Amino acid sequence: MIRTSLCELLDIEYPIIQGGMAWVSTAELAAAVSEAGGLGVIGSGTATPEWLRAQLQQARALTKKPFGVNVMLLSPFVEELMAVLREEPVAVVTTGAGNPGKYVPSLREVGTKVIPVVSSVALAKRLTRAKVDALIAEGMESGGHVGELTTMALVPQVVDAVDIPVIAAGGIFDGRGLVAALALGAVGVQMGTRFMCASECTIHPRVKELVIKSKDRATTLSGVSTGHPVRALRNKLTRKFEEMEKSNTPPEELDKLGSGSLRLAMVEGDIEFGTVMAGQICAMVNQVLSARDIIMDVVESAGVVLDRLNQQVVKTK
Ligand code: TUI
Repeated sequence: MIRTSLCELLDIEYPIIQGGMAWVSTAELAAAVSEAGGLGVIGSGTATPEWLRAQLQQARALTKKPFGVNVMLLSPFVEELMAVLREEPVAVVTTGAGNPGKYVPSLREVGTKVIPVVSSVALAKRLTRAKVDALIAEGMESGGHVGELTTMALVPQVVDAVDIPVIAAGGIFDGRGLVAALALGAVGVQMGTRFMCASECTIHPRVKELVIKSKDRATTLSGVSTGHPVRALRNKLTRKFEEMEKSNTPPEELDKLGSGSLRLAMVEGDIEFGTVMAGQICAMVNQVLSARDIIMDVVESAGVVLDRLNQQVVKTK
């Protein structure tokens, strides 16, 4: 089992943050992850402020441990969601798909730690000036809205560019990924795809089945031409996107096709015409486990990996 400075920073037992995935990371999943010693995160996505209030209440009923909320900065409700989070503060706010700089002072004022997700060094540097508490450097192996760099290339560059803790995300599944992230200079990991198949995750069972069946090349990037590339499991919808992008369909029409499709997959279980966002590590997910079993597998296998490296790698002068 392993601990890092992230555990002290967030008052958690293990250096694992659960990705705040829209329509996936509900209060049940977040509370289960926090109860198991990681940091659970509710994904607010494009949901309403009323939905967030109800989720906060539910999470507080399920756990007394710290948990977080992810705010997706392209949401039409960002201002209202931030107002809810100032009224009913949570331990951590993570952000995605934009620059949260202007919200940092008021969140910190209510005692919330702000940990933005970044996919570039430039934004990482800008955010240190905004006095954020840590950064999540997310590689393009991740599911959903992604940047251009891989985790392997991005994490050490962000680590060298900033003087605050960096958490690695993208392509992390078990102790090997966790130890690799620490080797790159991160203090912990954020994992999303593996938690989609947690027993406490409320997504449609057909989506869990699809993730479990998926192989190494199951995901694809759509919407590169819209400026908002999204990684999801290949299906009829991603093939339609591919055709439309090849025939130079205007970005607005592609955005229209994508709108509402994440909920359609995750909640309604439409795995052909919905967007089944998932990361490249999906192929390694081959069973449904409780959040506790997932976290214990990661931290126990990390201990084994560290021992193995100490045995296997010979330091010479
Ligand atoms: O945010 C994510 N992943 C997401 S958000 C999402 S919902 C969505 N649906 C349709 C279109 C777009 C989003 C699904 N998955 N991950 C964190 C993340 N943030 N990855 C990359 C970024 C990012 C990208 C550009 C953060 C900042 C940024 O720059 C903005 C700026 O102003 O420089």
